[in-house]
Amino acid sequence: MPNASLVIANWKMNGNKALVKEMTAFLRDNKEQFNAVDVVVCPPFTLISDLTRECYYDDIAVGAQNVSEHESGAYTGEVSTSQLKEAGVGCVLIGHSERRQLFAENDEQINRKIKSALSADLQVVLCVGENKSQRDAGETWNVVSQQVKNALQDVATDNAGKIVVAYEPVWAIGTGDTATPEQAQEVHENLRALVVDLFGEIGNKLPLLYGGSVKPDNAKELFSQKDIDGGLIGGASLKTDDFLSICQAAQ
Ligand code: G2H
Repeated sequence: MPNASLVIANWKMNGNKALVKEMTAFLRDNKEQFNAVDVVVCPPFTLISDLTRECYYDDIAVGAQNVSEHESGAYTGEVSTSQLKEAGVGCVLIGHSERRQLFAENDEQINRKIKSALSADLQVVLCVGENKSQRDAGETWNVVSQQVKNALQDVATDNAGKIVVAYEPVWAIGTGDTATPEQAQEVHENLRALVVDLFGEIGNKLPLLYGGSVKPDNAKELFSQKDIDGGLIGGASLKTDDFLSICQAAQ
């Protein structure tokens, strides 16, 4: 039985106003099929206000894909935590592997972003994961655990209730190569122990999401793993039928 409780759509640099309307109407019409699941959609910044408007009467929450570590000032192209909050955003992805790889984000910067987001009372979805050569070298847990420890360094236990960790093996992102449920569960079991170690008992309640080529045909098995509490969905979150099936699979 799936025990998942949270499904987050990461649209990346995809989507438009038409997709916002189509997706929200579709989810609204089928809401009874995933009543027990919290659903968050993270569109590009430019679609946040459209999504907030469309989700006003819905149970769908609005997230962002990135945030600045700075509160305001001369940071061309950046968006701050308070600007996100004002736009109706409740949670933010931080440390996605595409941010790490393509925009050179490092653990120290990710740690500063997390602290900034938490102090603005945003929910943080910390993304971690190893690449192919690290997995092949047997370094998966070393890499993932270090990413988590560095990202959450000096984060107070009081803030643990606002943290979600998403394990996204880089080799499985957008490639169609999903981690097997066993591979994912192995990392998630270790993640569970790590967040309990970091934050105590509340670590047992931290949602741990799996991400990386989650699709309708593999979602249920992934979400049935003991320590997988939901998913972070990229490509399949852009298609209404597929995303609904994944939300249903979490139920
Ligand atoms: C991983 C995931 C969403 P996809 O990046 O964050 O994307 O499901 O396309 O692999």
